Amino acid sequence: MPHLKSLKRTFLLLSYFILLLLPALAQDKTLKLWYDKPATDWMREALPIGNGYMGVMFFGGVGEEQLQFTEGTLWSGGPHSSPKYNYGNKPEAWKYLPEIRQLIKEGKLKEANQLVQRHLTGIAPAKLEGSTSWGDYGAQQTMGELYVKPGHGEAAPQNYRRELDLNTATGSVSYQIGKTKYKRLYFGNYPKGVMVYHFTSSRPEKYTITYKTPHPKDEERFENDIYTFRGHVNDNKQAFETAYRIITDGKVTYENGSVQVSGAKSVQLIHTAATDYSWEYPTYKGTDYKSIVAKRLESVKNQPINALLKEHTSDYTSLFNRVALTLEGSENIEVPTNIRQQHYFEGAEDRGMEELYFQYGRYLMISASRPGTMPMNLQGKWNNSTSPPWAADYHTNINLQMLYWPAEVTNLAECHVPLLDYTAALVAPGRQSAKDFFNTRGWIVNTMNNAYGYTAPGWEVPWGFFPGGAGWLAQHLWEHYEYTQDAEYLKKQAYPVMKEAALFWIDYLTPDSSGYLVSSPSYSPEHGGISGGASMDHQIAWDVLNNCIQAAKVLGTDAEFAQQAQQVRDKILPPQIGSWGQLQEWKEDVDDPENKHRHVSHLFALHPGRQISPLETPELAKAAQVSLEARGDEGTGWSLAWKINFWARLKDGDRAHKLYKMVIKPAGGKSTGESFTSGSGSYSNLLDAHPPFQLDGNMGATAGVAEMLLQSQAGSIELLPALPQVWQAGEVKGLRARGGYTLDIQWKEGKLHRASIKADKDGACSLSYQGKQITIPIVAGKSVKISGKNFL
Ligand code: FUC
Repeated sequence: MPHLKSLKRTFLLLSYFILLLLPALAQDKTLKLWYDKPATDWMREALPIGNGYMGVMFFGGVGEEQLQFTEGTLWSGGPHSSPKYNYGNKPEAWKYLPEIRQLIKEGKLKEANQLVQRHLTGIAPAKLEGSTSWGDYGAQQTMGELYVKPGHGEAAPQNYRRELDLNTATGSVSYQIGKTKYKRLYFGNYPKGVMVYHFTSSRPEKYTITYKTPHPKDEERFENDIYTFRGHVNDNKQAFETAYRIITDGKVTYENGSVQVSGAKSVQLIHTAATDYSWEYPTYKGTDYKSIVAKRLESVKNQPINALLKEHTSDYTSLFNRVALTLEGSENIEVPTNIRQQHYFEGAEDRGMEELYFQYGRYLMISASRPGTMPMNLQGKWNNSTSPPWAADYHTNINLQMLYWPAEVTNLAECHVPLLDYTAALVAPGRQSAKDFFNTRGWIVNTMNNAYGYTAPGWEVPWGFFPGGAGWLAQHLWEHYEYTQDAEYLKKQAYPVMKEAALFWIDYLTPDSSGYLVSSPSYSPEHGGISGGASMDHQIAWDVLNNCIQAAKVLGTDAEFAQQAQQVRDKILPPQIGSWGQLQEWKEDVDDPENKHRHVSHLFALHPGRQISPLETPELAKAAQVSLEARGDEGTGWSLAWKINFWARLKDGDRAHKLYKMVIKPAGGKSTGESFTSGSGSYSNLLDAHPPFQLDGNMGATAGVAEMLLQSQAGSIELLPALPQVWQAGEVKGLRARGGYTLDIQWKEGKLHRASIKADKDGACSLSYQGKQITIPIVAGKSVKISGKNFL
């Protein structure tokens, strides 16, 4: 049967070509940031890459490449910087609590403020000789820069292109000088814990490679193709090592810290770093960093670069490719991203820009947060300073939580793990703070915390006072369970942490004259002063108690505690509607309708909480809307991003989209020192501007887009809850919903066209669209398709 045979061969050949083509087809051309010039400014222009542990910014300079990097655990301050460091705690500070509460009851808020300042604030950072302004509180530290100078020097290049490809998580630089073509390829390989920088040229070239760091040197050497630098942070002697293996077809020499390569068409640097930090309270030290570095560099010894690249791409795409967003209508993408961003700002209806910004958040999360790494700080993993803004620390009155909002819904549950583990590690120091300041059970963390268990209230009133940080973080552990349905995780890891966060509130809440339980003293993040009854505290307490009640039910344990939690929850002062129809920020009806403050803390119950929703509590949702309108749309980076999420929960897609545009627009003004709201937007590298750069805005915006397309906080999975007019047609694939579901949703002419849903376990699934609800039976692993007509 020769005919059949040849048919078979043709078929095989065809399939082979299709297979070859597939990766290229799967790549979305719009998912690239690119520029026709090198970066000159770290914050605004350099491009971020990472391997979870390390964050690297590359500039793409022609005469000199600058690879600025840090490793997430490199911190100044902490217990080894000063014998006085006490995690901020003040033993027996709680003795002043009754007096403070009495003053608040009597309306003597000024006096109460003074006493809180004196006794219920944490210990301020001790200034240290030769240290940064953050003293023994410390700050995340840059590790330094690798400079790579090609022999051609500062020549004028042709065809220059600097690019970050989100499809593959690779950075590249290409240009031509005369007839010689130059290419650089950069990527982070998480499985191996290394960064890879590959320099190639069509003719042999020479290179000089040097390392610069602000930290003192203990040892520097070059042996067996490996450059090693050991140093330490000045104030706390935190030891670190950074090293790279060089692989080249050229000749390598070494002198005085400088590696010289000549006659090379290819130079690979396989780079890593580690420190002796460990997040174990109270020592925070003890990691065998030298062997980590040695093992990593040994593991790449005989690896061709293509193997490292392949391993990286498959690791990265296994996460990144889970979600695809297609919005119909994309501008000309053949212009550099900074120009494209400008066009967008000037009114170009560039849906591709919106897809790009959404996926950039996911790219940044995969690059900066993987199991075993530090959680993302205010700048993710990208920091070029020894004294970065707000110490590049962990702020828990919105910022740290927002950084992780997209994790579950955009199908990156694994990337959530560093935050969940870090939260569990805060329990031990947080218990001590709860005991010292409030004499309660449970644990707390306040406005900001460092890598060394500073869980006390911050050292000044009012900004530093916010014990609600712990209950808010506990929400993340519960949500991880809700999305993954991993009962083992809930039992062993999440529930104990959640329960202790709830215990704090059970002990701390106190009855006021109306008989309701209130939080006193309390403070609505960074707004107003100390008083009794900040709404956000009540909403957080409600949330953590409510989640514990549900968790105990799922686990079939702790019935007695659950009953007590329920009693307390139901006695908390409920959200109040004030004289101008607003949701009250405090127990007293004192909100100013002219106030434009960036924090909108009293809307926690709307998002990320679930106590308020348009369907179940329409009056409260209306009041939240009144408050939101009064605050206006302007705000810092993260404030704009939060408002996207609020409007999405209020089902106003157009308003959410307006705020999304404001996040993407080119950031104006100077980098620091100007008013918070005037410079918000995004820099040309699309990193969000608080200003200055703060990663929470990127992440909050990515979460906001997901929230516009799918919501699941209210029991039913709601499809396209806040679709803006301008998103007439499109498709999103792979979003996750609570209950363990994965969804693809397609819409046309602004209406649901069809959707498909896959469940992790058997059961019945409730879906809703535009107020209509259906329930469908579903079998684990099998997709069920539904059409928009199902909701007619
Ligand atoms: C909170 C905010 C500030 C800033 C800081 C890092 O305190 O109020 O705007 O984002 O965190």
